[in-house]
Amino acid sequence: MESTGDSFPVLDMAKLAAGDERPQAMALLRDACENWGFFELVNHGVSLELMDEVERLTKAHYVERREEKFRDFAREALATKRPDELAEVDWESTFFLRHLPVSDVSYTPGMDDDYKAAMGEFGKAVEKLAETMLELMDENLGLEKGYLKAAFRGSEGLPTLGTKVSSYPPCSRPELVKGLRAHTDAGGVILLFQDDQVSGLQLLKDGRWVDVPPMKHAIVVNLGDQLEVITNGKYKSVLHRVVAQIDGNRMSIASFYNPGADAVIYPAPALVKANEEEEEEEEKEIEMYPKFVFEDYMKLYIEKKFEAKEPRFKAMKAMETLNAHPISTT
Ligand SMILES: O=C(O)CCC(=O)C(=O)O
Ligand SMILES: [Fe+2]
Repeated sequence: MESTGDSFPVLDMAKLAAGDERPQAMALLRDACENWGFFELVNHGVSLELMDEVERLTKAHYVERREEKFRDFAREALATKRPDELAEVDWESTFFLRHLPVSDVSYTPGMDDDYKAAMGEFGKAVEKLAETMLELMDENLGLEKGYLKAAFRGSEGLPTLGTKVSSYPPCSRPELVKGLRAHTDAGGVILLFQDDQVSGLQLLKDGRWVDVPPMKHAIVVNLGDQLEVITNGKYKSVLHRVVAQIDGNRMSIASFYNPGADAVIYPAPALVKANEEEEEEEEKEIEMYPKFVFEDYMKLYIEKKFEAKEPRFKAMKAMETLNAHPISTT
């Protein structure tokens, strides 16, 4: 499908839920998934009061617990690193929380009880929203309802859900260092609550970096490598980066709804079949995505996050062949 426009896709969840405008909203979602890999949600059902609370507590946490350490790191980096070394640095202050399969929020050091409670609640809200998005994608892809959610379940019957809490403090040399270097996300659905004042997030579209516009109380969604594999390339994970800013401290709270560690990931057979039918007339060049265990992909991703995804898919494909024909050791 042709892209319906050049403006960043903004979707109204109320319209996706029901009513006369639902078909158009679903078409917009389909276009966003196929041609952008990114979109912004309004009326998403996450409590706006909770978002305000999370923002207030996150900004306070940076000032109280992280700012000094970041300033030391920043001073040292600018004073001692060569430009080629700075190109390998991310100008961000970050910590991680896990929500699923087991939450570690209450054990995370350096968080007050009210911050822990707010982040625990936020984790539940984004879990629900991610699952709603997966169901809407099932529908758009012609998969049975619940297919994608089930594909993300590991043996414990759960996905992995974690939140990366980040601040991108002001940077005096944004021409030398990125807030976060370009990458695609490894996992499934990523829900991002970003600062509504300070911009910086960009995605690569048709060879050009496009801003993801800050919008108060909106949630940005992007698709990771696993959805690209499961949809057999119908949806694509898209390169994105954060540009460091001279002024302002950008907050970003990114929740990663990913497969369970031992979930087996592979293209949905219904979508492989659809592709084969479509391409029958053409030269037989069907993109063959691999089948693998999610944690094996993550091991590779941790080493190669800032490299292209295609060699990662190729490496998993090679591993699949190796597993199918194990070398005899007896
Ligand atoms: O902070 C952001 O806006 C994006 C973060 C991100 O892309 C990531 O952590 O993978
Ligand atoms: Fe990312």
